[in-house]
Amino acid sequence: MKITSAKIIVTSPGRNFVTLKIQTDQGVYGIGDATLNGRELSVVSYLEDHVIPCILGMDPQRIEDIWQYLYRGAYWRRGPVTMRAIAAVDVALWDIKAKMAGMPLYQLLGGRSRDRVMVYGHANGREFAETVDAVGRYVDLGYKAIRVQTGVPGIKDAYGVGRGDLYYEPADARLPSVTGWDTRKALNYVPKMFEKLRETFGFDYHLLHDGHHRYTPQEAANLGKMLEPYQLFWLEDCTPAENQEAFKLVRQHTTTPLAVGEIFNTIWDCKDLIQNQLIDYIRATIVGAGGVTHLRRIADFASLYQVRTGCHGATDLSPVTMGTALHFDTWVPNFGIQEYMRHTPETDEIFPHDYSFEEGHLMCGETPGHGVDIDEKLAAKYPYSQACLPVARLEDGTMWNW
Ligand code: CS2
Ligand code: MG
Repeated sequence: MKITSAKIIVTSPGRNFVTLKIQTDQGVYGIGDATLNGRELSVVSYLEDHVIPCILGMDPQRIEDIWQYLYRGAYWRRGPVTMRAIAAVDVALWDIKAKMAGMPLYQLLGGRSRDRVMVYGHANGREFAETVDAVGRYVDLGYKAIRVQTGVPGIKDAYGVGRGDLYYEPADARLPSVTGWDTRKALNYVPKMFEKLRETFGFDYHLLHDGHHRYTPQEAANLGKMLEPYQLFWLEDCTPAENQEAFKLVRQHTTTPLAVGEIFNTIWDCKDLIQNQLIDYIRATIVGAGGVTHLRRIADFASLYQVRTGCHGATDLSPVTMGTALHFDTWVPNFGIQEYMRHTPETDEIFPHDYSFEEGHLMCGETPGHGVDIDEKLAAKYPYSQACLPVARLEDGTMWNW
């Protein structure tokens, strides 16, 4: 069996997606996601210039060997661009293998470990009242787990506050827009928000919060401690993960569960945090961390330390990643939760898929493969439109982590 062509499809139904479609000499094709928010064309170029010429003519059944070829075979390893390109190939090849086997992907991975996959939605508002209303809407939709971000008085465009109801997309400008940050104000406001939410909705729902890399280790420890009475499912990215030693300090001071990893690309980024038991959930995802082949290794390693999965699932990950992640989540023994930001109806139309939502859970379908396709004609109607993620500055103008 041979790979006969590999085509890149870029489409922008409100936000950009990069999709790889691999064709074989047996008429079976597979689809992979290669989207990197705000840097889409860098991955396109890596695929076009370096990856596709190498894989043409290879046997698509040799998923592991092709993964090793693209990873080990490249002297310049790792990083978000390279690993997304590898993920796109890997997912397309798993799609092909599962289609050839006539099985939904989770069956090839080892079969079902659960009936359905608990997901969390994103509720946000500009201040308390609006945020409480937003959480109420998710409760009404049947969600069991809700991530809550709130605007903070005095902070310009705080992270996570959307413009519409269910859809949140921060990449919105040709050049990065400038948002604000003030740790003091956030530390005063965020715990009060969770107090209000527990008063209003009780403790039957899982609540989550994303620090989005903003706090120093000491501030993160303080936030975790202040949030303890509200029993969060997790506090995510409480401090930047470049210096992983920092998590020791956070961990020593709080029992609030910690989640990290949406920007991690390989097991090497995850290893120390997992091995030293500094986190509870690993957020590495299919498209970010080298596809099914590599994410499976991360999850298995995490299982040794009772660390569970919590795959990133923002809208900059296309339905192809969501569909594949749901097969992964259906199989992975140490599953924790899956992030689920709904795609717009235009996006859902371009990527026909067989996963479905019910009572706060997603179910993958039974179609052979990962169950997500692309309507190329429709995709062509939405040409690429450059959009960047914002940057953040403190009140005095100092650059901060967005
Ligand atoms: C976020 C994302 O989903 C999350 O937890 O941190 O919204 C993140 O900001 C985007 O994926 C960036 O592209
Ligand atoms: Mg996050």
